[in-house]
Amino acid sequence: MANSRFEYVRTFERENILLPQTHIVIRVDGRGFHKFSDFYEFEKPNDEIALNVMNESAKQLMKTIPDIIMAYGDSDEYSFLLRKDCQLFDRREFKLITTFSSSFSANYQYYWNKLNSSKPLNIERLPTFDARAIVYPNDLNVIDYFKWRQVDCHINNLYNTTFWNLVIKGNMTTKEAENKLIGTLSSDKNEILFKEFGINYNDLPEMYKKGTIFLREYIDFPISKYKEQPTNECLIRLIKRSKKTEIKQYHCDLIKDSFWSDRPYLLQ
Ligand code: DGT
Ligand code: MG
Ligand code: MG
Ligand code: MG
Ligand code: MG
Repeated sequence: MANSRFEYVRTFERENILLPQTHIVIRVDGRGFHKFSDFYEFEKPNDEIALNVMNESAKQLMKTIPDIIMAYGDSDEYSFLLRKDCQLFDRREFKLITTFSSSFSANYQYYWNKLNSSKPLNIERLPTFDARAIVYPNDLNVIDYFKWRQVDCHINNLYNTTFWNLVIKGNMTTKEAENKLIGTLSSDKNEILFKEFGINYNDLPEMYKKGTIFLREYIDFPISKYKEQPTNECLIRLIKRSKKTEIKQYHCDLIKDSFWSDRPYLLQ
């Protein structure tokens, strides 16, 4: 770019470089989806099509950004884990989060039109997503981060499932249902679902109870050969050797430790 006497204004710009050699998690979240879900008359408590729009949008983002090794989502949010040594945009925070939020929003509109074509988007209420980046210094923090999101999914889903059954099938007003649930434990909600509506919470779809996980897996990764966790050097060698990756979708429990120990490359 040619120099001009105006160029000094560039010195006012700011950058924030995310700490090197730390795990980066970027979470996108739908803006005002409480109203958005009302406006487009989402199924309560879970709208399968809307959740699939979220999932396809996340999967597409993973395809276009190879540094994403894992994604976890439920409701109107998705969290993306980047490789620890990720150098995308030189780890410039603003470039990362604006790219994630705009790409996710664009993907969401595309997949909405594709999967939900009976509900055309209204210019007054387009879906948009914010994004934040969080850096975590060690593996435990990252694991606890994803456990936190999955526990949140479970708590919200159990509450919402019970709440909407009381309203829709139990003919309660939303206020009455809210009052009935104040101070209840998980076991109380399970009992209401079973006794009043014949619903066994455990039988509900895994996607609703556990959210959705996408992993970039090494197809030929010989983890089964290792009785214990391979050493770091060994792991790096294995990762270099196994080149073939595939994005796989799960709705499983990531709170149990075997989820992580079976896939040591997620945190490498
Ligand atoms: P924000 O994120 O601060 O801009 O505000 P909201 O309204 O997006 O709040 P948030 O993200 O805490 O909550 C997500 C909302 O989206 C929540 O009100 C429930 C709604 N929602 C998400 N997925 C579904 C669904 O599958 N069915 C229904 N009925 N509602 C959903
Ligand atoms: Mg929020
Ligand atoms: Mg939201
Ligand atoms: Mg949310
Ligand atoms: Mg430019």
